[in-house]
Amino acid sequence: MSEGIGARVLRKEDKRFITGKGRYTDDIIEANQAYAAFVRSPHAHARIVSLDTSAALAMEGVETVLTGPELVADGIGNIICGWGITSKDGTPMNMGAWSALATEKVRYVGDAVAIVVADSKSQAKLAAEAVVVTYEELPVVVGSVEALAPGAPQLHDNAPGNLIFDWEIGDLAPTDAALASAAHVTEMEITNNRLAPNPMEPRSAIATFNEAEDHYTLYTTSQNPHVARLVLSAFYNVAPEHKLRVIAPDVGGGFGSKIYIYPEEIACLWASMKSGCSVKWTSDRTEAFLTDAHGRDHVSTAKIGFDSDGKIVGLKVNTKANLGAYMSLFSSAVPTYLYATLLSGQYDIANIYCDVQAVYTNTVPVDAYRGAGRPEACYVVERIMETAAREMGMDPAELRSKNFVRSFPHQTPVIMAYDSGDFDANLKQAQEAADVAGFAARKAEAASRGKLRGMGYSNYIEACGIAPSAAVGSLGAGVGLWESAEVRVNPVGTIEILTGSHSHGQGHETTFAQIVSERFDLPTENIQIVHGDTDKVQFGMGTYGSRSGAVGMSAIVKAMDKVEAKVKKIAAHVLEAGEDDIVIEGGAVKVAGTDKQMLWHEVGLAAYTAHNIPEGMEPGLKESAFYDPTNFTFPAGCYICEVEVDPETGVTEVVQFVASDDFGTIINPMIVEGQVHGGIAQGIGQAMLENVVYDAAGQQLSASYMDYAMPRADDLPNYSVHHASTTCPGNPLGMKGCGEAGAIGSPPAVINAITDAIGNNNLSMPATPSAVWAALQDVSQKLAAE
Ligand code: MCN
Repeated sequence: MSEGIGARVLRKEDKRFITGKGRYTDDIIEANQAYAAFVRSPHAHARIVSLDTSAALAMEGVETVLTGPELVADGIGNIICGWGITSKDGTPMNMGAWSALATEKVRYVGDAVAIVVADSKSQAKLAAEAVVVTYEELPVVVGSVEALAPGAPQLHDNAPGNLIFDWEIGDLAPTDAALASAAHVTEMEITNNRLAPNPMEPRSAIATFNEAEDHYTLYTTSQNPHVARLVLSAFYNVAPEHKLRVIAPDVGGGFGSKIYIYPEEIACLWASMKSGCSVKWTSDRTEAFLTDAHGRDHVSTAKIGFDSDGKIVGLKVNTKANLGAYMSLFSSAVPTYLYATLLSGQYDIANIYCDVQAVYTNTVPVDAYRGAGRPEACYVVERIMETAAREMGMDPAELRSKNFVRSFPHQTPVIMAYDSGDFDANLKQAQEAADVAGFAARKAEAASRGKLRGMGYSNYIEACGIAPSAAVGSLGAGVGLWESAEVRVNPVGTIEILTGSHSHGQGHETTFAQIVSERFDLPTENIQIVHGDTDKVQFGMGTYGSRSGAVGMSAIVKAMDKVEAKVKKIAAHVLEAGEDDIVIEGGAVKVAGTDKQMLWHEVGLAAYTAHNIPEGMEPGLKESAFYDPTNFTFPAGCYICEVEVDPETGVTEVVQFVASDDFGTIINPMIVEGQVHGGIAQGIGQAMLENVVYDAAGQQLSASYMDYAMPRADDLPNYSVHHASTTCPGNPLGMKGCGEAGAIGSPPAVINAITDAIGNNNLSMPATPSAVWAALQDVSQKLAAE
């Protein structure tokens, strides 16, 4: 079938998206619709002295105003972090309490203290301003290094020194010994800047309590509605699981920021029960900057040692991870198991040791953002490899290649067992596409125009298809991360696929249909993907960690295996042939080598009319499956960036960006290329433009698009995207995830290119014109002094 695996099928969902017919949470209006606004702390750290809601409650159109103490009195539970981390001394992590509405203290600007429900959005906002809160301001700390310093302001009583955990991985003594004996050691301080996620659709929720049926419905901008339902019922005590329906309709991007259950969802559900209204809240853009979980924010020191032949002998890293004011759902996993387990990069390194201090600060909670831990790991490894090559006077590609892992499976010293890959193939393909041989001439030509031209590599690897329940369970995850699917063949032969994965921009309605089209040789228009509704789909773990292809689709394959077996039994019975002789092709189920056949829909009809199926067979044609892989998938690749810097101004242009990726089997090359383009745009954004900036008082100075520089089309080059794939042995389709690769691999390539151009390694992200100009001045001063 031309629409099967490998076909560039246009996205089925785009018709409604690009004609403005998408149905997002804020588009939905319930009967008895009321609107919520939150009263938020203007201080980064303060004690709540008093809170007076009487003036707000007296205002016209106000249904209710509810506060933290009332929420606690109603037994609503604290927000939890679902991944336990044990410190190196064996103690569990120090988790401070996070109430959906603050009770005694506020710990970041934007912390919610009350919810106001009124008949219109503007009335709710006006009434929120009428809530009088008296605060006693407390000292503030925003940086992780400062928060760990003696005498720093304390956020949570049960986290002395603001330390959430002090975790380690790898072996310290052999790593120290290897570094001590190394012929060359490179040492660097590496900062990974804090980012705001910025999905196009801001977060939104509508909660409806139906008193007559004692039932709750929550529409929400979630990447994992079933997990939301589970957590809301099991931990927050908002509604019993069987009486709560969670629907994530069209969701306009998430990039990780919509995995978690936020205070607003809890408060809206509770406020609906209290007020009898359907309660809707939609974040505005400033609220999004102030309250959506941020990403990254690592400060690291790294040391890498080489023998005299350029082979790596050891890598040692210390990282301070800023987790903000509270721990959100996956926050503890991001700087630990999603980060340090990838520090081996594409290289065969015998000794690795990393320790991570996770820290509370008076900032927005930090959790997964596209790549989640893996961009941070890739940045450390690829920045230090490039710097080491320069220090040793070696070609950076040659140094990398000398250390590549070449035999699989490969066990790293930091847990991961890489299953497949061909790093030489990606390097070679990228070098050819980037015309590395012609770089010297291009550099000379740029110099003739007064420009500095530089080239930078990044050879990334990531672990995605986040799943293996046994693995993640033993590493502290509260739940297994399998996926489920149901394949329903209707009596007329059309097919519905119910999946626990959730699409919020990744094109699942198309790619998931393609694998069904491939298997049953049917057009994708006859195949419907159903997702995002806990009343329709049995259960699911949702979408993050580029897992929907490798895990979600694998569950569909398992369910299709069962459907195919039944289809063959029915056809063999009707056509009086052996099951082994039955083939499915061209919209029919045939006896191979004969003209005997049933049309596909005739098999569907036979299954449901039931008088024509084998004796003892259950009627119907629908099967479900759960899939739990035994390993992650390991996408990898080589990115090469070329930049031109104007030395007068520091203004830098990315003039070429080449990607060679290994995503295993590719279902839809067009969608995969789109994913890579989007990821690289975010990576270039991080490297050159984006930065969340706090002042010393904990106020965000970058909470609008006037100050937070999102990448725009004219900041980005035309990408040159290629694939050199190896098959993933760990899932039936041989796929590796592609959704995060671009954001993981690109930042070090950009910074390596700029530092190459300016001749100064000491440059942090974002490489704004002023930062690049300042780094150039350092070089000139050094030269003048010599
Ligand atoms: N695919 C394919 N062949 C492969 C791998 C994937 O055709 N070898 C297809 C898949 O079928 C799917 C898409 O590519 O249609 C992405 O698949 P996958 O890599 O499995 O990632 P997920 O679908 O699980 O998406 C999650 C991933 C993550 S973790 C973030 S963050 C992210 C991303 O995807 N957020 C996104 N891409 C995004 N794209 C958009 N538009 N919006 C987001 O919020």
